[in-house]
Amino acid sequence: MQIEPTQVVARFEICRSGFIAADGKVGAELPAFARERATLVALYRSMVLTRAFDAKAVALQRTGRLGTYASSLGQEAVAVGLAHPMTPEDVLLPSFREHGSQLMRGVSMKELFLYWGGDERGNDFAGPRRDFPVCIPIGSHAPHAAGVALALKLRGEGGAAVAVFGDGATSKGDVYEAMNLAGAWQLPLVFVVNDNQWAISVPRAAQTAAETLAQKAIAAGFEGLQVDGNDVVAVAHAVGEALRKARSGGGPTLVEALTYRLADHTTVDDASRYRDDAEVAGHWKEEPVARLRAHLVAEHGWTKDEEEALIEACAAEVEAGSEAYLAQPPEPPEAIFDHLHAELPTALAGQRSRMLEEAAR
Ligand SMILES: Cc1ncc(C[n+]2csc(CCOP(=O)(O)OP(=O)(O)O)c2C)c(N)n1
Repeated sequence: MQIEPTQVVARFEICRSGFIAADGKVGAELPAFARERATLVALYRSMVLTRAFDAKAVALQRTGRLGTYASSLGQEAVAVGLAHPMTPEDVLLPSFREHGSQLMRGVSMKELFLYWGGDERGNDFAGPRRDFPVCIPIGSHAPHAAGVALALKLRGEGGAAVAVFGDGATSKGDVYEAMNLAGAWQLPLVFVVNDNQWAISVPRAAQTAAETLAQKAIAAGFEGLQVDGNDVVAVAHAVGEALRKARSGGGPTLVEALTYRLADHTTVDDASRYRDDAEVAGHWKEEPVARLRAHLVAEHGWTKDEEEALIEACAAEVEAGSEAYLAQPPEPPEAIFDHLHAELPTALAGQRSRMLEEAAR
């Protein structure tokens, strides 16, 4: 534009952080928690377990024993990294690739399988009771997160809300509106963008002209930053700092975790129709599980025996979860009317009785 400025009224920059490079080598001074072997092994275990759960879920779907499933293959560091610094007082509002976060928060594998098997009991998990169920509509949980964060603030209970969604969700009105409220009301809320580069077949660059998704926070009046989303340390560190800030009254933060969806969008998608094998192969070289393993081997003497024992233990845990899920008798048909209303409206009550009558015939 041909307009002569008289003064600069705002400037901003977006910073990116990362610690462990794709080859496992350390590129920046590690935060204290990431120098402890036991902590890194725990993070590694959670990522390996998440990947094993994922593989089993896909196998169950392929054999007709699970519904449509959204894989988190390659995105384990985002899920595990964001859940690591969360406490029981915090509230997770997950999107549909947060199996790793949910497992770390205490949702059982059986419950996760139930959810993906179309059984509402999987949403009514025994714990953590305050966490929200998986949100399938894109970004519609962001305003809920603002509401949760407002409640936490008004009640003075401590804790913060953590809303997780994909890059595509940041183009939705719900997400903008939630960010605006979070900024205006200085809510204890951390937005995590699981930026896996694709919204089904729409590449990130085709759905927003913004250079970063983190800068969307600037418009809402709070800090946005990027992290290497394949580096679990970077995610855990950034979300940990954002939580500390949120809990101490410092308001919201947006953490954009740069990663890549190595799998199809869901089990009903065929990603080879819209993206190159070469692109995917390139991203396999960046993936988070192998990266942390390489780091553990190089810096913490992680052995082949330890690796084998871990893989075996995770496989056994997944097998037990899957068996418990498959052994669960199905819900009665009238369960479809549960969970929606405290008191069933007359019209639905009528439908419920008719259904029971027909089922009894
Ligand atoms: C409100 C709404 N509109 C459309 C859809 C269909 N839909 C399912 S996943 C998806 C893309 C989501 O992309 P992104 O937010 O980047 O998350 P990702 O799947 O990559 O994790 C869309 C449009 C939906 N679930 N909800």
